[in-house]
Amino acid sequence: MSTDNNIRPIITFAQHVIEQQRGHPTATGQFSWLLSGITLATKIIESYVRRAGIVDVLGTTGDSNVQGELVQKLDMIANETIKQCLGYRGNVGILVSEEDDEPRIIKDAGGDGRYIVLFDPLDGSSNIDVNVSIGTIFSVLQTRDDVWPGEGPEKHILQPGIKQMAAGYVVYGSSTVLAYTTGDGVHMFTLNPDIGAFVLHRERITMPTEGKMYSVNEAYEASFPDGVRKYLAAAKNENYTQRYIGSLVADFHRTLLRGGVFLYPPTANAPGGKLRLLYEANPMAFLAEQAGGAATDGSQRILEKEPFELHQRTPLIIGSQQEVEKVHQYLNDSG
Ligand code: FBP
Repeated sequence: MSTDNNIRPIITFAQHVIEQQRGHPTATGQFSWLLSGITLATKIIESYVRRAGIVDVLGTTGDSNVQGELVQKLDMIANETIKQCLGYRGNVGILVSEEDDEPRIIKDAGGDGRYIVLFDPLDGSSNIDVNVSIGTIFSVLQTRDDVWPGEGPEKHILQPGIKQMAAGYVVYGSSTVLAYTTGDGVHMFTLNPDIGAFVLHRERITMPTEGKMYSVNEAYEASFPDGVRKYLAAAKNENYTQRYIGSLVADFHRTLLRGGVFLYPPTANAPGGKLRLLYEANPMAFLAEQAGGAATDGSQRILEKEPFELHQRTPLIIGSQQEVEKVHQYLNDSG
């Protein structure tokens, strides 16, 4: 048997999480067990996404979700898959999904249920049927010690983004890529279909501090705040380029690697912003900051926002530090 000396050692996601946990004296392996539930679920979702045209998963279910959106079949499959894979982990006590009105309280899984997982099972729903990149977004919190039995789950769930223990996303694009943080840098993995494992390809990613690229749905420009409109006008004068995929997970992935800024400002249709704080803005903000970028709602740091509702929305300005500061400059100057 020939020995191929230049076989590059591979580091799988599971190995990486265990390595990261070594830095935590109190680590018990519970966390990596939890995160392995997320990777299992996203591998199953990926297998449906890859075969979307040849298995009956395109189109809608005919139902609407709590957001008032038509539920796509793949949304539902992704939602059920994640709930199943995390439901029996034993250390997950509460599941919060973009697709479900109420949180799912898991009592029967044994274990201590200390973790809360909040997720957008399939982000970029409008792109599912047209084969454009979509993704899964997740955020992990720990249950609070100061909640009395009998008090509702909200007190556990409605914690500011700075309390996140982990956050990440999987983008189902030309390849399937996972990015995550536990507060010790942002690390990226590609799913190797030959071995069925997420393999490390970049560690400690830093977002470029600046980038002449903005990403926003300009169709709504007329109802953007003045400051945003002035920023966009200036950017065009300074030869910026524009990219907008319409899937937050894909637009953020590009911004993380290439720099620039993604904006979903308040609009006439969505005066409070469109994107959801708990399972879209918070996880992306944690990743952005861990990569040296920034994320605000136009006035406040996203991670410091005190949530008051499960599916609350927020404006989002996220990306390279200098670009986010620039948008703020225009917002402040426009009063
Ligand atoms: P969901 O698909 O999970 O509902 O997410 C919302 C979203 O699709 C984001 O991914 C994306 O950034 C945004 O809405 C696009 O909105 P619009 O079509 O208004 O530009």
